[in-house]
Amino acid sequence: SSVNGEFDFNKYNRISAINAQLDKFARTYPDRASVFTIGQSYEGRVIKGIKVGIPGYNKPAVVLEGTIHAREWIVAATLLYNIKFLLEGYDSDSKITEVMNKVDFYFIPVTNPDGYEYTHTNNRMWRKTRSRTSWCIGVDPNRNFDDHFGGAGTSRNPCSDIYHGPHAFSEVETKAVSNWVLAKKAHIKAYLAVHSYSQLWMTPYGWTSKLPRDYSAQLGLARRATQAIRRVYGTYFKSGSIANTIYAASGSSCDWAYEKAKIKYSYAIELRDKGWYGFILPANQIKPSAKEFFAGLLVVAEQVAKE
Ligand code: ING
Ligand code: ZN
Repeated sequence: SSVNGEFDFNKYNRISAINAQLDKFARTYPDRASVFTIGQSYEGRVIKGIKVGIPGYNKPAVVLEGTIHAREWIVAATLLYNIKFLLEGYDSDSKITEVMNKVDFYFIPVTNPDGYEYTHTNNRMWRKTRSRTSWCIGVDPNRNFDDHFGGAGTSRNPCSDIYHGPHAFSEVETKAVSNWVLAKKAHIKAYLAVHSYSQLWMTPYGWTSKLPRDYSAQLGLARRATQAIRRVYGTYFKSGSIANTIYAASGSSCDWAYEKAKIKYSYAIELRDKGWYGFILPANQIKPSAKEFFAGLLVVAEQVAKE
């Protein structure tokens, strides 16, 4: 935000400004946006989302889970811009209008608000939640989902950045995501778990290098999305399964959304860059990151519209 109270999309914003902007979107575009709450964080912050869609029956939906890892600031900034692109594009851009007439989008820009605030006030490199489970604080929420919990690529050490937690869904944030997704799963046709950094568009699985039965459809759509991304500024995103592309990781939301919520097009995406700046991506890359990601998001939305 700035002196006149306007939200600055080209800056990294605090949670209060992000939540206020979600409310403002809904006030400005009541015919195409509404805010929702999936629950509260460990420290009592609301976990807020925004539904972008035109009222109608049984529309397929795309869910965007953002900033489950606190330090990945480019994710929240990219998603806020993508909400703006959709809302402003309806009735002014024919392609966006057509997609929004067929598909609902549910954005959760900051799934881990306690960690996100902590990266602004105390430790810029914090990744986990802020729950007190032992002498060390926090659980890796992307190892805390109930699918192959505690398997490869996780740690039972509470001080580790990949600590899986005392049990699956020990974190109120992951439990809130799970309850909310399961209540809506009949409509959800794509689940995008958005992270940074590495420029990857990944399919399940993280728990094993075996490939899921829907892999060829998942990889085909991932390739079309990453080609669309590349056409914007030439940014290369690699695609493949999580375990075969980045590393083994069990108990992730991506594996859970595919295996337990039965969402065919479940992906884990790593935004810019490839490590030059890493998590500390300069704010002048927010808009380009948002524009290229939007091209990929439209490809996914067009696919679910026709299935
Ligand atoms: N990377 C992800 C992590 O949680 C990932 C990679 C995504 C693994 C989705 C499994 C599922 O380690 C970052 N940067 O957080
Ligand atoms: Zn992450």
